[in-house]
Amino acid sequence: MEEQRKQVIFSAIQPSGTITLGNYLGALKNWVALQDEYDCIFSLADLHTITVRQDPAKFRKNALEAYALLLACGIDPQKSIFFIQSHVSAHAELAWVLNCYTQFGELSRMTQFKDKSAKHADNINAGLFAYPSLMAADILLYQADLVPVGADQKQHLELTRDIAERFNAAYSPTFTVPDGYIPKQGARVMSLQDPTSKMSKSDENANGFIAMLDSPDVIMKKFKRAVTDSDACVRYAEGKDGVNNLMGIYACVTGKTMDEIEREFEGRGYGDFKTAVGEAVVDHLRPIQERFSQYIADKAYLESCYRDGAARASRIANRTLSKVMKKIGFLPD
Ligand code: ATP
Ligand code: LTN
Repeated sequence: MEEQRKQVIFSAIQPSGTITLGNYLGALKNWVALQDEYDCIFSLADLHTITVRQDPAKFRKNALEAYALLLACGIDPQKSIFFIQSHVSAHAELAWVLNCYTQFGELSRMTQFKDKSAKHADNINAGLFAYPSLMAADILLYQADLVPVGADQKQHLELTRDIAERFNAAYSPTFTVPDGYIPKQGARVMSLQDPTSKMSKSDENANGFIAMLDSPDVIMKKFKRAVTDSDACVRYAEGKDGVNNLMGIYACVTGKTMDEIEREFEGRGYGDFKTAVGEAVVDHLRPIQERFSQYIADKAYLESCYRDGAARASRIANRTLSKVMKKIGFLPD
């Protein structure tokens, strides 16, 4: 029997700071689960990260730690290709080309651009604006069928599809038009301090996020301080953003349903509930933190992994890039 080609998955995360529980539940946990069924390609999107000013020493440290943390979460370099974006030059090259197939109006409508330019009003650079065409290049280089991301990236994916369709229509079928793959549970983990905005690793208030490497003490403290409401009832309902968020996190790490959680905490106050959520998260993160300490101590292994990943990724990416250059009409070198 002829073996069927596995579908290709591509996704990436920025090493823009310490990776949070939101990144993990919204994205990373799914990546790990998809590795057996799909041909997976995962990347650290470090070119995206410099759209916001970075301190060089911190940036280097964040990137290496993020690489080690993803391995610790279960990204398996034997099963998947796992590389660092800036090590594969095709990303920057295709991004330039796609910039010329992306409209100013389209980029202006991106909510992430609007949010980030409000947050970094002193540095609204062209890279921040063109961020989505680099992201489109990431995905299209690998002819990805599916892109697992949190709900906040939906708009960027739709733009990627539009760019791919536009290019295919202008020349001939070149890019696979990708679909999003957004989890039902955990797609949008909210800040513990402001449950109306997403948990973000670049949040200035560290109490708003749980970092994957936070110690058990810190995790318990952050959950205890989490914003809830005055209703004092563990119930999933409209208007109860803080409690809904905590219930979502608890459901993700324990596998319990919302009904089960409501029953578990019937007649009990938020204090008990927050302690239970904190403990469940600590337990869930413990083995990941232990593996992280082992990986980060072995720099030679990390280097060999990301070099091998970049070599494998480059072969695929360069194939797509040459096709694109040829179709546009660049003289071959
Ligand atoms: P930054 O704060 O620097 O913009 P970020 O925390 O939003 O970063 P990214 O690197 O941009 O993280 O995103 C990595 C992945 O994590 C993406 O798939 C994104 O959808 C997902 N993600 C980010 N924040 C959350 C969240 N709060 N809930 C669920 N998924 C999330
Ligand atoms: N913009 C993404 C990170 C990212 C990405 C990608 C995700 C960069 N390139 C390609 C999926 C596919 C984010 O999650 N903020």
